[in-house]
Amino acid sequence: VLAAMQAHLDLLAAAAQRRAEDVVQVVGAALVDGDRVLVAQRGGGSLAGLWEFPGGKVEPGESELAALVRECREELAVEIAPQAFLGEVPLPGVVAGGEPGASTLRVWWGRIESGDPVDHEHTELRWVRADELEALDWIPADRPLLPAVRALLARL
Ligand code: 9L3
Ligand code: MG
Repeated sequence: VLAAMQAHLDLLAAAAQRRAEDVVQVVGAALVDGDRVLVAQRGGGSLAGLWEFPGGKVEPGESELAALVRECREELAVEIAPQAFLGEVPLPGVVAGGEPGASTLRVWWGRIESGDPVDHEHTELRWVRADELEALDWIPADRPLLPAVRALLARL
């Protein structure tokens, strides 16, 4: 009986481990300069042409903020300093085999410490004011974060 229970526990632990690995977390950066925030138009894939806060997937074993800094370096060729957490939304369609809704997009306010953004992965980069945000054709996941970004721009 004990051996059977142990085998069952092992199976449960393995399943939990698999789920944890299937959950992909995505981070995005709302990079602010004065009264403007940097927005980026995706170049390829199913979301081509839509606007987003630049960023990407957190790699296994990587911290969220390390991923944020790395993604901005890779996509924009800038060094950033994360300032504060702005908000998170569920990210449908990113999980492969994990629980639906387990993945989230977490967006952080950041400042550019060095470099001028270059569109290494995007079709276009644009610095926009708070009143220009709504009209852009956003990735559905990013749009619910706009009030938080507008509130940030309003208080800076
Ligand atoms: N995604 C959505 N909004 C964002 C970002 C940075 C990413 N602001 C989605 C698009 C992809 C997934 O997350 O489905 C992974 O992003 P990436 O690694 O392709 O940039
Ligand atoms: Mg990306």
